Amino acid sequence: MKKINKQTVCVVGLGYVGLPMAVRSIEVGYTTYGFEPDKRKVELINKGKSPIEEKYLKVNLPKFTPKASSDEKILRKADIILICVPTPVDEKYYPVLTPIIEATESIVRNFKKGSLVVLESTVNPGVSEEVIKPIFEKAGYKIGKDVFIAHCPERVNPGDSKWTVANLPRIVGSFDKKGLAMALAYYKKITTGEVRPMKTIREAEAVKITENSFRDINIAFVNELARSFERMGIDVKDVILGAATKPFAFMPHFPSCGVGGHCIPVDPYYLIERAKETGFDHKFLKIAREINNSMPSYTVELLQDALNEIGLPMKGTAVGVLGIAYKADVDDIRESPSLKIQKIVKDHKADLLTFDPHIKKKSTEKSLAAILKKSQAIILVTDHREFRSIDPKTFKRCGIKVIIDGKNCLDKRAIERLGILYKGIGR
Ligand code: SAJ
Repeated sequence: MKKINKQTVCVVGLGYVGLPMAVRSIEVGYTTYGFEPDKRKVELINKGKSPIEEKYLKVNLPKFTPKASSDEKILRKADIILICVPTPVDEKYYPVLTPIIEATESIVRNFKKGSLVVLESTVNPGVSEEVIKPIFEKAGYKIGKDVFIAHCPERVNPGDSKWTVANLPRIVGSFDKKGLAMALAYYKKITTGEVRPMKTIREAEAVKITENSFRDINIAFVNELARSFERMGIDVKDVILGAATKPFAFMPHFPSCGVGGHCIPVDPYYLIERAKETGFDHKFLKIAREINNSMPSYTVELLQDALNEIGLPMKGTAVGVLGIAYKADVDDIRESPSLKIQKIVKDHKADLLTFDPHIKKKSTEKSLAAILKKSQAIILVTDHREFRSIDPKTFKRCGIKVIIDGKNCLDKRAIERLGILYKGIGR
């Protein structure tokens, strides 16, 4: 393997995962390229501009700008190749591996013998063996000799400025010792955090799925608690904060109007589908998915009940949905609960208004003031800081009659004191 300052990295896919990795690779001394089919993104990146709203990129991309190209020949220079392409699920929640297959095929067409290929995309156990390995073998490459394959699951946490690619602990697995050693050497340059070698590539593939399924079931647990405690007049947020004072064996999660993003609502299906092939049924993971998938309609039911209480029908009522993004202070709408809630509100023939300060192009209203002025009822779906800081008196002044707080982030007592009907998720 060449000395680091002679090594070249090429990242396939310059999105939420790939772009920070390309930037960080340059920062630590690698000559770094990016293969990105989206020409608009390529143009922006080559000017040091980020196509994604992300603090780490805003600060570092202008300083450490990878050479991006839509021409796959750029891969020919690489000694280390990262596959950072999306791994969505289809409408039946089956994992869609096409982007990984196409990325691997482009790498094989432009492969330099002896190079390391690291899959960072989230996959279920077995994908490196059953999808990536055969593509290389079919082209006549021997794993562990002509090509070294490893898996290092991405851990990018959008909007998080504390944990970034520069300090996040990582785990790495490979088919062979040399591949593992090469991958460990690269990731130990990339992050100041721990880099843990896994037993084989399958354990490495199982880690990410485990992490994100863990989060999904914990969110489902508190979502179920919220629906139960609501009937008992118990404020579930207060209960969780109380339980969180226990310094061990409790990890707080919070109920909300739904679970969005490209990781949490998607990854458990990878494991559910993979296990099906071995005849195992992940009942618990499926129930957790059902509970979390039910939260958008539950949130609209809360609105319906509240409007009934003040004699307003859904039909024809101006309902303002605050937030389109899947979580606070990001501009990502993948699997966003807001999209499901908007559809249900529209299906009930209410007058749907939307506003998201991070996604103005998809908002029906131009500003927060505009949506508040026009709405009779509000559903807060994304706890952007712009919404968390709204003075309850503003709602009153705008004549808002009902507030459904899908993120339990508003001041319930202050809103109720102003005579506005407030319903949270479990409070
Ligand atoms: N959510 C809840 N209740 C919670 C936490 C989240 O309803 O207690 C909802 C959010 O509103 C959002 C969805 O779940 O709609 C996902 O939220 P998230 O905070 O998990 O955000 P993500 O999708 O960006 O998840 C990433 C993941 N990181 C990686 O996959 C590398 C996840 O593993 C991290 O745990 C998560 O960030 C994090 O901790 O912030």
